[in-house]
Amino acid sequence: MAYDPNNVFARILRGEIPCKKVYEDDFALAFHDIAPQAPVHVLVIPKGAYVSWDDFSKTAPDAEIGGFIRAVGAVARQLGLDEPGYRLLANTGRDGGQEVPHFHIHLFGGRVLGRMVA
Ligand code: IU
Repeated sequence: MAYDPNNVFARILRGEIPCKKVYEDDFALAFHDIAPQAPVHVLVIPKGAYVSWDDFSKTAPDAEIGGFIRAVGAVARQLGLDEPGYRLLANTGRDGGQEVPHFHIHLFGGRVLGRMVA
């Protein structure tokens, strides 16, 4: 699938749509999900134009992958979640239930999360 430069997260990155930002660096932007599924529900997105986890893991330069992964950890620590713990999720493609076609990682925390079910 070709990257749609007008998807909602691309528009957030360009500042065309506001977000509740929690973190930003050269590689990533993190903001609160508009429909939180947990007391903490933050989305972490790369600054680069990647449709999905599959696209990102296949085509992003190593420096962007490393920078992004470090940013995800930094967001969790900034939110104080590293000790109680948290959950990361990347819905990927149709069967993965991905709705927004810009790669993003969901970060859930703030309570004991339920057992994972597929
Ligand atoms: P998904 O992994 O693509 O299914 O998740 C998309 C998420 O983006 C979902 O949790 C939405 O609530 C969230 N979201 C958002 O935070 N802001 C928006 O403007 C839109 C979706 I559209």
